[in-house]
Amino acid sequence: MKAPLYIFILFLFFLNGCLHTEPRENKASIPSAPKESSVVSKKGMVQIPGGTLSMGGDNDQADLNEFPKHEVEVASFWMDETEVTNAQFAVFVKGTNYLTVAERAISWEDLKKEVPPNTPKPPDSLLQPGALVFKPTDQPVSLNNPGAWWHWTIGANWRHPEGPKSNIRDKMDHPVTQIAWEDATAYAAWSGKRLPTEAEWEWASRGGLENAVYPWGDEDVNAGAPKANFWQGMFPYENKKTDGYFTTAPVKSFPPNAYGLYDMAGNVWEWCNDWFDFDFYKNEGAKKSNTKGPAKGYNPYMPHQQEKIIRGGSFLCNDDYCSGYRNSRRMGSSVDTGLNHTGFRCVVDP
Ligand SMILES: [Ca+2]
Ligand SMILES: [Ca+2]
Repeated sequence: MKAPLYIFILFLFFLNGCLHTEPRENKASIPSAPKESSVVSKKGMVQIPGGTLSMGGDNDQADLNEFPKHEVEVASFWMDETEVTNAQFAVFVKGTNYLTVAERAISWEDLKKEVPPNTPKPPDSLLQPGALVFKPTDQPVSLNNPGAWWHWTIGANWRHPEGPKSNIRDKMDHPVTQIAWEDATAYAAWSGKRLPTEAEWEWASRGGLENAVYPWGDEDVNAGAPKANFWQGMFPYENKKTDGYFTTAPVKSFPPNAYGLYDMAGNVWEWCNDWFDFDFYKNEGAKKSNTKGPAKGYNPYMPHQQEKIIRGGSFLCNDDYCSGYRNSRRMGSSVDTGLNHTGFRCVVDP
């Protein structure tokens, strides 16, 4: 009895990237920067100096796709000192009536064009607006099987990050989550900013420290006072919560890096502008000054979907799983996917 549902949940996990339609009226109305302000407010932002980034893995936890380490010139820019919060995102939505991807209708007619031929139509009861929500397992499980802890949840969206019964009333200073890449870019455009490139993100995360593993340096993530919001204990079933937070934490709950940026490690993954190509660092394009990444993405483990880069890890990361809090850790996420461990921050040119 369990097998079909389980397979379907996995199906949804892997195909969530094409689950949501893009209503033309919503797309057409993606808001631009408020006209009254020709100068973008740099309140809550810090200036990041330009320089030469030594980009890529620094220790033996680094994945193959973090190599080869290579140099990239990065021009100066300004960056939000925190992840975009629920309070900030609420101002955007109130001013624009923007509807996030997770709140939009799902069309099987569109979806079936992007799945293998003869994929059966899921029941209508499941083809409803929603997003993926993390739930801890009740026992140790194989870490190769994200379907065991990610659950397609109808009614999950940025206002209800853990499902329809959850809310953000006491989380207005937490990072906004359940944000698809296009939601993040719409917010950035409205605020007159943009998403960082992957190189800018890593350069900023390093905070001027060359070849350090973490934004704070090389001290082990598990040593001393909590350095970031991540997962302590056996993922995904036992969270000892010694940092005080099971899911998101209010922004600025942990010390900033040397550039004054908070939560570059952990709390929520952050969207970047670049496509995720697993082998991009092997290309000459990776070494271009101010590289904007590859022209399209390729993830050999998810060949059917186009993914954008996410950086910095989340409250779900630990050393046994993704060690996403390392400066060089790179992951791809489907552009239309909402997850309750993914948000973003913006940058702006000087
Ligand atoms: Ca935590
Ligand atoms: Ca973060």
